[in-house]
Amino acid sequence: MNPLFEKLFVPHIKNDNPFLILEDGSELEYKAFMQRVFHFSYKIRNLGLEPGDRLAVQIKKSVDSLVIYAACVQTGVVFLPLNPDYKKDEVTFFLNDSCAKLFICSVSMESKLVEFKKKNTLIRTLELNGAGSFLSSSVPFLQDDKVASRKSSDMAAFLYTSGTTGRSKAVILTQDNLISNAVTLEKAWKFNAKDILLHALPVYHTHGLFVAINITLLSGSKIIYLPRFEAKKMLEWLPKSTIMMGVPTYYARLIELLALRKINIEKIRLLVSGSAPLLPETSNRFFELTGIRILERYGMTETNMNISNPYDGKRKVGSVGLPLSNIDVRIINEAEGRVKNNEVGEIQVRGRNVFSGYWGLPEKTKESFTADGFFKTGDLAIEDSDGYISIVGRLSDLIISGGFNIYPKEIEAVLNENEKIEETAVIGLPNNDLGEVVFGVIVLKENCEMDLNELYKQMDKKLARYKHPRDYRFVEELPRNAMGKVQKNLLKLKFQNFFETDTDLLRSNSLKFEEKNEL
Ligand code: MLC
Ligand code: AMP
Repeated sequence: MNPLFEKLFVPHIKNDNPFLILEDGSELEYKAFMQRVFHFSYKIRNLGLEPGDRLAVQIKKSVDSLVIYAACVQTGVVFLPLNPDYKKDEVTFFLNDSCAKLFICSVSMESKLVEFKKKNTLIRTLELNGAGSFLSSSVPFLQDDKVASRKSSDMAAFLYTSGTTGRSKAVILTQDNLISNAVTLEKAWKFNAKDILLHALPVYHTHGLFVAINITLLSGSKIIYLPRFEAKKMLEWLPKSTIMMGVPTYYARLIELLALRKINIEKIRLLVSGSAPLLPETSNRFFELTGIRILERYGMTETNMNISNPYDGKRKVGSVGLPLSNIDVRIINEAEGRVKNNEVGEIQVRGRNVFSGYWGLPEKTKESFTADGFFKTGDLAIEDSDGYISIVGRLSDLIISGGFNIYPKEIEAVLNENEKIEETAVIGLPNNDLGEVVFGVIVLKENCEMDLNELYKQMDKKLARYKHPRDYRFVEELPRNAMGKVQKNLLKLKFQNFFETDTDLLRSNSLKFEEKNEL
């Protein structure tokens, strides 16, 4: 018995329909995909991995990213995908913390892990063209179709998520967490074998991986599988698709092009947005240009998807919709308990979709749940008289930039390592393109001066690029309340217009960085 493998993969072992349509137009059949999965399972078992062991993988988005996921489910090994942008220090933490038995990565990352190699993790490399030590000297027809026996409560995947303390935590997702959510979403969004999903999301996060891929596998539909989001390319593929999923930045960028060029959208039946707030302006402008009302939904790594606007009923702009079936959602306010009618409270969630705990952190797990088993999301929301829920804020100072979560504490800790820095406050500022952009406010020690290039280099050594502040300002002191707590809300007000309309932000900043590097 292995419920996840049986639900998602077994039906495709002999399925000769296309599964993936690649950027160059070529197609990969389900059957051929499964043959490669069996080959990878053979390799994984040959390296001595057993059910319950962790396999971490940090490779560029490719067919093999999905093959490794499937092979992990087949062999009962816990799948742990990592953002390819993570730096050595970040990766080392994840490998140590998860006690990964095998790490599949690029040759370039392997070369940075010389000291780490002495530890208990096997390291194998895999490049986009299949080269590298994981598959080298392997005979492609050697396959292993044996399926490890797993219970639905067994661990299927770890996804790391950061937190208020800055320490990343592995979210343990069981087979049942993944199955139940895929079944719920397939029904809610009416996925079927005729669907063609346009997929440009990364496959190391819940959205691009479990939401998009699991529903496709369950319904036997097809995926146009692009390596990354590029608005122009999306416009070419959209007329061939029936569904697209994306973060709000995707829609904001598509609007700019759609305003200039009409495309044939006859086939499209569903556009889903999530992972960050979809601005009403974006939703309305998109509707004006296409006649399609984007369906907004709400989820989290710990809970998979919880709330969605209805497929058939009214999709309310500015709202994430109604609780999905078989998922308990409530809004709790400390003073009044459960609240409705537009009173603000924290969203709490209970159901088969909710994770089983943080790896190795029983205390943290305990404090994240209420006594009656609801997970405390930390998101603030209101519920209107029709039961529709709108997210209005967060309890933590989490920043969401282009759908990536960034916790200030982690960035501040790296900045504070600089001996010229007295203290720092990292905040998120509004931006039309990415929703929020990371910004650093710095107090220097007395008589110290700072060249920003020094900070760029310091960040670059330690943290993935998307976490870097895009700009900094030096101040004499940070505003504090009577308790001595830094008032980030005042800093946000002070700098609120800094990035507002800077749509070329990413590129201009990378240029700035390159120029500075050349100095
Ligand atoms: C890339 N960069 C970012 C960034 N993405 N910086 C800040 N925020 C981001 N989101 C950096 C790169 O490192 C690079 O730096 C520079 O910006 C340009 O890179 P790029 O690759 O050209 O960027 P681009 O392709 O434009 O990426 C933007 C994006 C991408 C929005 C298309 O970030 C993206 O696909 N985001 C999706 C994230 C996602 O899947 N989230 C789901 C989480 S699950 P430099 O300087 O080196 O050039 C979840 C639960 C749920 O939240 O409910 O779904
Ligand atoms: P992650 O930890 O990466 O899974 O991100 C989950 C967080 O993304 C949630 O706690 C919310 O803060 C945010 N989020 C997801 N979907 C939405 C949405 N539709 N609107 C607003 N915030 C969202």
